Amino acid sequence: MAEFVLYDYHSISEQEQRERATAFYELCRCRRTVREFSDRPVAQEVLELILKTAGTAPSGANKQPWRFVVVTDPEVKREIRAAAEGVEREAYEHRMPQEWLDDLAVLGTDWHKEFLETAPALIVVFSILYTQDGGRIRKNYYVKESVGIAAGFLLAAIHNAGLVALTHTPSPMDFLQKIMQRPENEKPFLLIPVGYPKEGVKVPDIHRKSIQEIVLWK
Ligand code: IYR
Repeated sequence: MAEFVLYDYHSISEQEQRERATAFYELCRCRRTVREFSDRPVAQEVLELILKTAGTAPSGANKQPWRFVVVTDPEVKREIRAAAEGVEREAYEHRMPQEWLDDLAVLGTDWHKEFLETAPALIVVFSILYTQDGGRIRKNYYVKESVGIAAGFLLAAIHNAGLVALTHTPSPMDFLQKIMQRPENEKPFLLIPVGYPKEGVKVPDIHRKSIQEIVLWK
């Protein structure tokens, strides 16, 4: 068993709870996914802090089964765009059922993925399915849940830092494992372009469900 240390817990008043919960809600409520980026670069130090924040997420048995690969090299971004557009074109034109295409119509997405070259940084999030220590394979637990939570922390940290992101899910994504030269135990989970929005960018006029729709009190 690990050694246990005293948790550095700071109690706050209910008034302060309300204020902080409100401030965080107000911050999160203004986050939007953006699909058009400016090419303005992002400070590496800020990216590092955002990624450190993602790395504070809880994980199954504290295995921290995530890897973040940050791509800023224009050549590599071009390669990723070409591969992503290849699979996405196939998906949009042949694989996705009409119902799915109808659901996406409101977002205005298609197989063109210009943002993969324009955004100054692409964060490729990988799940680490298992590790190998000596000859022994040690599997990680609740990998999807853990990496999903870390990605949530990542998106919140990006927004908090005054940057924008897009949660991109090219399908299938195995080309990322090859281009990024990651080993067999690391599988791509999400591709997140990060940066500044293109000037005057517009986002779809869509709305979040109300608290009544998403919460049941028992
Ligand atoms: N993977 C495609 C399609 C796509 C699917 C969903 I669900 C979205 O919310 C948005 C897009 C793409 O990235 O364009």
